Amino acid sequence: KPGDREDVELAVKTRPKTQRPPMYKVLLLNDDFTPMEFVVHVLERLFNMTHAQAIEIMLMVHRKGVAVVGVFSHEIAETKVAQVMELARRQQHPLQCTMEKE
Ligand code: TYC
Repeated sequence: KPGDREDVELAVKTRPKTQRPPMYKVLLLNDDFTPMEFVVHVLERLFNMTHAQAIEIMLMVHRKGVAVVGVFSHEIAETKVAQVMELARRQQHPLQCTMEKE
């Protein structure tokens, strides 16, 4: 009968695997010099966070050393990292942003 263990096993073995693209976490790193307001500004501008969300994430980085600020496709993650690094460089802040595969 349908629903037998063998039917279920065959269905599981032969179902097409859905391919998902790998996703990448964008990480913000703490340092002792970048002003808190600058980090909040970056999170609002580049990661579409509300002011309250940006403060919350900035404080998490400040306390724990690192936090995930978003998860994106490889291309979008690379762009976000480059944008953070460019804003920080322009203001001569040592803020660091990296990405890693989820
Ligand atoms: N630790 C910094 C300070 O005390 C603030 C800070 C937060 C810096 C988050 C970087 O990713 C960061 N001014």
